[in-house]
Amino acid sequence: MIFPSLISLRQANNRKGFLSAIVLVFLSTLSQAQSSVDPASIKDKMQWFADAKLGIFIHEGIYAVNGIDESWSFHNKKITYADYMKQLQGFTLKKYDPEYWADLIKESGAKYAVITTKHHDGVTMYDSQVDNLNIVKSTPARRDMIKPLFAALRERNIKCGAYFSLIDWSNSNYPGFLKDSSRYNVHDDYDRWNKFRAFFQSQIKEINQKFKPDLWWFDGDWEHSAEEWEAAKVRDIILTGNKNAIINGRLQGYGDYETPEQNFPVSRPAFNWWELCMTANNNWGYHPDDTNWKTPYQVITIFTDAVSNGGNLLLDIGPRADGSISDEDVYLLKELGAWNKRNGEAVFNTIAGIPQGHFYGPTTLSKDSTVLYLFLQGNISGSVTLKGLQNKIKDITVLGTGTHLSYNIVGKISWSKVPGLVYINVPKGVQDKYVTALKVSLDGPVKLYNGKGGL
Ligand code: JFZ
Repeated sequence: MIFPSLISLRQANNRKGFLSAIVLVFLSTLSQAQSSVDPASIKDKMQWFADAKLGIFIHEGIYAVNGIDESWSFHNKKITYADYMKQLQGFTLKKYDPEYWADLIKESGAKYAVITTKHHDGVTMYDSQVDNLNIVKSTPARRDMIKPLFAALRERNIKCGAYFSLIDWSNSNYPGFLKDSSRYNVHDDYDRWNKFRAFFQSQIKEINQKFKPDLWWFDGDWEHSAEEWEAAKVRDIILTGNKNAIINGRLQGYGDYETPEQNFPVSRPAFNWWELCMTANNNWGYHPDDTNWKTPYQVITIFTDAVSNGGNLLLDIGPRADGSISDEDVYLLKELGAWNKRNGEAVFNTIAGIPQGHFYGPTTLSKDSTVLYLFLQGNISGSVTLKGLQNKIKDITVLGTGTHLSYNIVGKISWSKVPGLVYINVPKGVQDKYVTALKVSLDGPVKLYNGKGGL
């Protein structure tokens, strides 16, 4: 098991914590020797992911035809299985333009994208050789979506992720089907289960060979145990073909990072690598009746909060069945991209910020920790406060405008080791439209005082 033992170094905010974190990371490196095909250094393998900060998730499938819940709509009996599958006839990809998709993803500032290769409905979005239930053989689209998208993304230096559902409610050898009926029980018919295992594992091999995903985003592991999925073997299959592939945490303990979903963790997750996946409205797939769109401001505040806590944001879009993307998704990605152009320095290639309590808002640090970035939510002007900063400040500027800001040190007693409070003066007119980033350049790596005050 990998991530339970990985305690973030950055989480350690005092020396004792720092030392014990080193010991833990050292121990976890030892316990990671679970697979001969893992690369020598998981940390090196994970570096692009740690630096990426923003990914775009794409849920594209036949569910976009009617604009209904991806797979769950038939599982939960909102529609019959037969009617759900009729959507195959309407899946055209007539306007699918992978170059445009990749341009849009690039414009958003994202460094990786993850697309559904197969959702729980079992329909593959490429030409699977082991099943006809795929968009090449069974829909008018008659084309593979994955290969041209990965090619367009890679041309733009964007990493490519494959979402793959372990659950396959369409396969006749898969036990689960509707919410209140299943085909059989694994324990009663292991031969049948073995057939399913051979099937899904051959699809994983196919995807690995055809598309060489940089990242695997498994889903649905909750329906069976690690032993039942043969999770260790699945990890080996992937890494044997592609030793640097990153695997998300939904593989019953055999992944590389955690995936909190929708809900933002309030305290910093105790994992070295994590990613918040989040919908742009309330649904993963295209859902025209769902108008509950998050605003750019909301997405950016959530994004900076995730990055501040050492995580990534994987923001989901749900394209239509003809391959076009809704105006609302486009607007969000473009606004996010424009914000990243103005403020990206505070996000990309940074590390998690200072512990909560020193500043009332998200923060990040340059990799050498000599620059502290502060994010101001809303149209704040007046002054903002930094507590317990022991460094000397060399300069404070507003990203995007380059304006230099003045500050006052308040309450510093000459003979006391307690640093004063830093009041940064933020005048009107320098604010970003959404979230303002201040760049605080320090005289050395950030040093914080987190005692009780007093002497
Ligand atoms: C899963 C899928 O079922 C869903 O359709 C979508 O693809 C999403 C990204 O992943 O949904 C989940 C997975 C996990 C939880 C809830 C929904 N969970 O842990 O609460």
